[in-house]
Amino acid sequence: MNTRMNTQTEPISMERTLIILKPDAIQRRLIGRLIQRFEDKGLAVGGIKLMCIPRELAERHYAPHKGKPFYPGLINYITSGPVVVMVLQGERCIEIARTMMGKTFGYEAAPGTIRGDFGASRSFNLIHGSDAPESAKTEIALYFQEKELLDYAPPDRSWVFPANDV
Ligand code: IDP
Ligand code: MG
Repeated sequence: MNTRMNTQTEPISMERTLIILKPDAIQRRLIGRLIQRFEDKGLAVGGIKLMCIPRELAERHYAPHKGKPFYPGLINYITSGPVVVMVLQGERCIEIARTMMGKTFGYEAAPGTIRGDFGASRSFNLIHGSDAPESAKTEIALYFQEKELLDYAPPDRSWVFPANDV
């Protein structure tokens, strides 16, 4: 592996989160604009793929919601077309991404957030992001093998994530 990857010389123990750009985001051709927001913030893409989520994988991912009234619609929605699944990495990226996504329902999400700027419904809310370190770990493992994830240090990293950030 290229030494610019810094994987041997500079181990990075940054947080990781699973992000899914849902079928409405892909059909509305928002992939570039949504990823751009995270890159602008300083988060890095550690793994990425375009895929259709098989129903059984969707059911595993959304198992915590099984039994809720919106669950059948949620499974239909997330399996209704291609999605972009990615891992974002950077310190506090779980919290940062959730804040950037906005509240669940587009009509409640604050302007400036992804759902606030692009969403207007309860279900079609463009994006999924892990909500805690444990769910991030579980969800990343559902979609990625460890070898598909790359750990690297963007050269401006210490300017985005200072060492002693107290
Ligand atoms: P989150 O995506 O903001 O974490 P959750 O409550 O975990 O929200 O719900 C998972 C997904 O299920 C939401 O993103 C949304 O697509 C869908 N969903 C949640 N609540 C409702 C609802 O009341 N009606 C329709 N869809 C819902
Ligand atoms: Mg959730």
